Amino acid sequence: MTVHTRRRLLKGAATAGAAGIGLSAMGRLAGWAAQKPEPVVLKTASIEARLTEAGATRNVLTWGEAGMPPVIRMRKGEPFAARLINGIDDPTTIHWHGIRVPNKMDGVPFLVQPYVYQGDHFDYGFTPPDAGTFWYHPHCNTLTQMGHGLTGVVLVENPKDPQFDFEVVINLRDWRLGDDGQFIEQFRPRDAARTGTYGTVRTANWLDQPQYDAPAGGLVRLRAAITDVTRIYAFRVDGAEAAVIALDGNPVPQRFAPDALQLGPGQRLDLAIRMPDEEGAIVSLRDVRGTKPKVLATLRAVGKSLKRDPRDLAPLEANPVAEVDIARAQHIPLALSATAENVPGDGICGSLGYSFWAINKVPWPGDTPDPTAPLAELKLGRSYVIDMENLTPHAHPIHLHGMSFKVLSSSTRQVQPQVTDTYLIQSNEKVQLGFVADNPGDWLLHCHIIEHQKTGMTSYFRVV
Ligand SMILES: [Cu+2]
Repeated sequence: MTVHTRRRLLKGAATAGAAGIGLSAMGRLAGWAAQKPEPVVLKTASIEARLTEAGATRNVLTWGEAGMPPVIRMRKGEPFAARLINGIDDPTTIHWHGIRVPNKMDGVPFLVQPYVYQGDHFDYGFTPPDAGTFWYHPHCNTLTQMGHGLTGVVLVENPKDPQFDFEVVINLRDWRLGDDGQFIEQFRPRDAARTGTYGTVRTANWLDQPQYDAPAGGLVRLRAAITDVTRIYAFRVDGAEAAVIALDGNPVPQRFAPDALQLGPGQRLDLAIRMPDEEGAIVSLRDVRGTKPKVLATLRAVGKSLKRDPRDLAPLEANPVAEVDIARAQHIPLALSATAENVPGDGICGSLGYSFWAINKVPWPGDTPDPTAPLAELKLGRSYVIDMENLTPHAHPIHLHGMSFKVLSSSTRQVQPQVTDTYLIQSNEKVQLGFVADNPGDWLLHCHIIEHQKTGMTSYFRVV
């Protein structure tokens, strides 16, 4: 592959030289070469990994062979390519969570692409329009595949991003392991009908409380992705001044301190942290939700203070997301509820054999005439407002594929007009989410607590 690319580049350069093409045309040739980026190879593998003191855990799943899935770096507005090779005995795909890709690249089996079976491959290629923190994961047999490790972070860089002195990327997730360090059952129907089944071992970058050295007095960009299948976090930073600068890949309209900020599975947090001046000082990122608060990761100040001022940080550039026309928008009512129906349904992408949850009273796919009919058919280019209501006693991180939406209002609290792909709706909350249906295709809308997704809380929009 490398040789092929080099030859093509050399040929391009030779042609340019022979024809005496000027610099601007050379630039176009370079652009042409950039249209065919070398694919990142992502091969699924079953490995042994050390996640607990009990010793190596067997049948941990990853892409590559070297532990945690790689952090993938892309650049805003530049083509990206990846070849998924399936090395495990279970069909798989890759979904690029939060990245507004063409429908065929969205990774949802049956809806937009075929399964990738063992030994087969699938080529993904797209140009990310937005900068920010995103992530990738399979979209079939997800409870097992994600539960066993297949969740990785994507960073889409923007050359116009403000300059930080250091960057830390943190993949937050749990594992359901027994005392012997081996996997135990991922799915408990009793829990799936409530908050979901929690992991027993909590990690950051597959480690227990990792510590990273960062320049004293420096400005750190901490990018965290919640890739767990169940857990909702409440973030706090101790030991330093910290501000939320982006959520779910998009800049926040106004920066704020992460004071028990709740985010659910699928969501991402970008923090600007001003490290303490004293060498050796410790800054901790903590989860303060629930009865067992936990230090997730720490930063240690090293070296002589850089004496940076957080006020020097320029704002992040807004992503080019179309502005919803609220006055003309059509409203889509969307009620999240529990369901009494306890009949196995064959989901869009596999079923756990139970229905506990429903969208607009339909456990998905329930007893509709066409079990795979979309929740709504949207007109390309038109504005919509989802009027979403949570009638259940639990919180749900609701994720829309393919398009970003803006949080317009909530019945329970003041909200910023945040652009996002996932909204954590609390019990008894009503929220308005506005967006322009500007990406044609079939786009899933589902809860990202995977047991909820797989037991009824999944549907999709069709944009035509
Ligand atoms: Cu849910």
